[in-house]
Amino acid sequence: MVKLKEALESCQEEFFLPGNSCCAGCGLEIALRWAMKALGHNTALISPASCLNVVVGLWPKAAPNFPFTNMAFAAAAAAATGMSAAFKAKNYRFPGKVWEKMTTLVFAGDGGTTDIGIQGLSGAAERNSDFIYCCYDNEAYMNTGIQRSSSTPHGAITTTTTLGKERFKKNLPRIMAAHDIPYVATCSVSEPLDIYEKFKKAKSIEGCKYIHILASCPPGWGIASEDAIEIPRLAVKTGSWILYEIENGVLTLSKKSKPLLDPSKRAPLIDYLSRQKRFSKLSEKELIELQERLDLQWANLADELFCQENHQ
Ligand SMILES: Cc1ncc(C[n+]2csc(CCOP(=O)(O)OP(=O)(O)O)c2C)c(N)n1
Ligand code: SF4
Ligand SMILES: [Mg+2]
Repeated sequence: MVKLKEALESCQEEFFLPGNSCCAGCGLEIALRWAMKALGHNTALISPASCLNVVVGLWPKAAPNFPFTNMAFAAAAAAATGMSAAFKAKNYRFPGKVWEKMTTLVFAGDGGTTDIGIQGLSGAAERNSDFIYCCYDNEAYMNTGIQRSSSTPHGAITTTTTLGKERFKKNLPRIMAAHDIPYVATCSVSEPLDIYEKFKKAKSIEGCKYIHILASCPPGWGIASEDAIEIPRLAVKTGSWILYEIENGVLTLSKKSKPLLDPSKRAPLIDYLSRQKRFSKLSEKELIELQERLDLQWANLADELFCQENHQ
C-alpha cells in the first residue's frame, strides 16, 4: 500500500487544473485528479457527454492539462479502441514527438456507461482492446438535471423517480468481469490512494481494464459539499459499496472492505442512507429489507471467496 506522502511526491503535478466549473465537493473531479496522478503524462482521455464534458470549459482556458477528446455519448469505447490502435500503429511516434507508451483512458459517467455506452464497451471488452475505461458513478444523469440511470440505487429520488427508484442498481463491474478482461476494480473517492494504486496497476497491464469509482455529487445526492468525502466513506464502511479487484478472474477484496466479511465490522446501512436527501422516501420497513439484502450479498460474497480459495 502506497503512503499519501509517497503518492504526492511521485506526482505533484496537477493534470486537472483548478478554476474549472465543477460544483464544490464534486466527486468526479477528485476521481479524475487521482487517476491522472497515477497515469501521468502520455495519457489521452476520451470523454462522452457528461458533467466532465462540460466542466472542463473551453480552450484556451480548459481545465485538462493533457490531450482530451469529447466524444458522442455511445461511442467512447469504440473511439478508444481506434485511438489506442492508432497509437500502436504509429509506434507512438508523431511529428516532433516520441512517446514511450501512450495510455488511452475513457472517463465516463454512469449514464454514459451502464446505459448508453454499454454496447460499445462490451464489444471493446470482448476484443480485449488496450485501454482503461473508468466509470465515475454518481448514480444518475447529473448533468441534465438528475435523471435516473441503471446505476441509480433502489430507493433514490431523482427527477424521473420522484417516489424513489423501484429497480436495483446494475452491477456493471461484475458484468465487465464476465467479459474475461484482465483487470476490473472498484474504487471510492473517499479512498484516493486506492484509486492511485489501482490506476498504476491498470496502466501496467496490456488489454482492456475497467475501473468503477463511486463519486459523490452534492446536488444530486442531497448532501452538503463538505460531506462529499464522508458520505462515500460511509458507503464503504457499511459495505454498501465494496472495494475489490478482479485480476485474471481472481477476486480480491481491497484493504478497507476485507475486514467487513465479518458482519460485526460493518456499520449499519442506515448510517449511509439517512445522511442523503435522495433516500428520504424510504420507509422503516424498506430500510430493514435493504439491510437484509445487503447482508445476504455479503454472505454470498464470502461463499464465493471460499470456493475460489478452495479451487485454486
Ligand atoms: C445522444 C445524446 N443524448 C443525450 C445527451 C444529453 N446529455 C448530456 S450529458 C447527459 C447526462 C450524462 O449522465 P452521466 O453519464 O451519468 O454523467 P454525469 O452527467 O452524471 O456526469 C445527457 C443525458 C447528449 N449529449 N447526447
Ligand atoms: S452536478 Fe454533480 S457531478 Fe456534476 S459537476 Fe456538480 S457535483 Fe459534479
Ligand atoms: Mg452520472
